[in-house]
Amino acid sequence: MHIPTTPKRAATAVVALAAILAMVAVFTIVRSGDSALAAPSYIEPVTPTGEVHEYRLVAAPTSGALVEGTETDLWTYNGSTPGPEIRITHGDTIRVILENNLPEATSIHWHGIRVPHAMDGVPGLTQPPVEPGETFVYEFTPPDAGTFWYHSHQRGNEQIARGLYGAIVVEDPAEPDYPVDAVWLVDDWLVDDSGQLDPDFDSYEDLHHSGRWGELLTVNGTTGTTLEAAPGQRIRLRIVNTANARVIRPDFGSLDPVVIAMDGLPVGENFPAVDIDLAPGNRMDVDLTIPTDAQGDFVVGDRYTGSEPIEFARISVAGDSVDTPEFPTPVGDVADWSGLIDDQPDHTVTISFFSEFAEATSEEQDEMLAGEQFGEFLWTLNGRVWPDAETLTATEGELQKIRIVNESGQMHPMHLHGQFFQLISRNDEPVNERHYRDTVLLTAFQTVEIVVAPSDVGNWLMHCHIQIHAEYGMAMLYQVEPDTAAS
Ligand SMILES: [Cu+2]
Repeated sequence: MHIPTTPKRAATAVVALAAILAMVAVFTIVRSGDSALAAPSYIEPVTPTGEVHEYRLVAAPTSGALVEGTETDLWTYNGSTPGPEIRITHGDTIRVILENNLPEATSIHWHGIRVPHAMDGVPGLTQPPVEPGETFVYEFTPPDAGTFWYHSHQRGNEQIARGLYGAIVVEDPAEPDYPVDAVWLVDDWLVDDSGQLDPDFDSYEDLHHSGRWGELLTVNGTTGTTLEAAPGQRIRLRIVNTANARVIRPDFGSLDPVVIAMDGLPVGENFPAVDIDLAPGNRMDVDLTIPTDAQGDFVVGDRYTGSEPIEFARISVAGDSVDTPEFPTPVGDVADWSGLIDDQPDHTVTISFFSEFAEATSEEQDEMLAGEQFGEFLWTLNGRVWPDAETLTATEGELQKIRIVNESGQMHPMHLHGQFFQLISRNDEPVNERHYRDTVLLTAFQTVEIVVAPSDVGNWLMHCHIQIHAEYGMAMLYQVEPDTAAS
């Protein structure tokens, strides 16, 4: 269900001034002690158009059909999961009035969008929680075009698992106009035989393993999602992993999509969409041309957990062939920070856990096992538990390398708010990724190195995107200070 947007025109003088400021500003990135490096192109400020798209999102309990014929108790924005798709042109402003009709506090985070700090939607850090019956107004002009998503950032292990999320598309007028431009929000649901969500959102099993994984896969909140296409059609498909914990590896069968964007931003060079792991939070935009001799259904599924894909949607090809529009496959300007692989990290983040069971004597463990009470279990970053967390510091414009070490046997998709980063190594081997990210998956006992160009001043959250891990401690702060020497 869509809420009508209400475009309003701001004073043109403000727009003109912003345009002038955009032209005179000089952006460089430095590596401490080194000469200036090329700044990532995304740091260039957006010129606001003055168009404001206003949405009212009402978070409330709802009954909805994930599977045809079954009503499931969900929590949704405006009565459906996903909530309304927010689609704007780059430079436009989004204003969202969040109304909380849930039985508990909530907030909205705009995943991947470099919003002003006060709009980031982290309760207790960037705003107070929005209590039942209250409203909160979010307003920002996304500085980057691309595929993003919004979701609750309060008790995500239940609120996101119950359906509180939706898509945001910021269209770039400079990019080619695809005849078909679709968003697939992929999710999984842990449901019982009656079609209801498993109510144990704080499951100890999920907590000390890799979170809540469900058997029921949906796209855009339903099974059986089908994208209708014609032979020869050229499609932009935006895939978002909105799951609480499940990693998906999209499999397109005999189709040959090409990746054009990762985590919102255009990739530096295109590559086939084969064996790409999308962790919770990750996005992938692909350019897909349907072969002119194709007919019938093409299954798209997840191949992360096995050799046979688990179907989550279909592309149904029928009818006469259409002309395939000719335009270059989009690419972006991506800085090359791979040379930092030999540098000392500016920060090291170690992922571990505290387990009362593991700390207990064998007699105590026997008692705990008998009573199925395993005591406290918490996820830690550098030995600390949110909100008593460590703060990593950075200065705007000074490139940083962060080493993240997973000392646990579980996977952790680490998400940084407020900035993009580049993954440069896994287990000290170069990865040669030619794109930016806002979320990177660490598998068991893996070490990664990322490079961040701190671009947005503020005290930002960095956390695991497995919702139950974040809820039980796995978050810390990344504080970007203004560069006072620059002015
Ligand atoms: Cu985790």
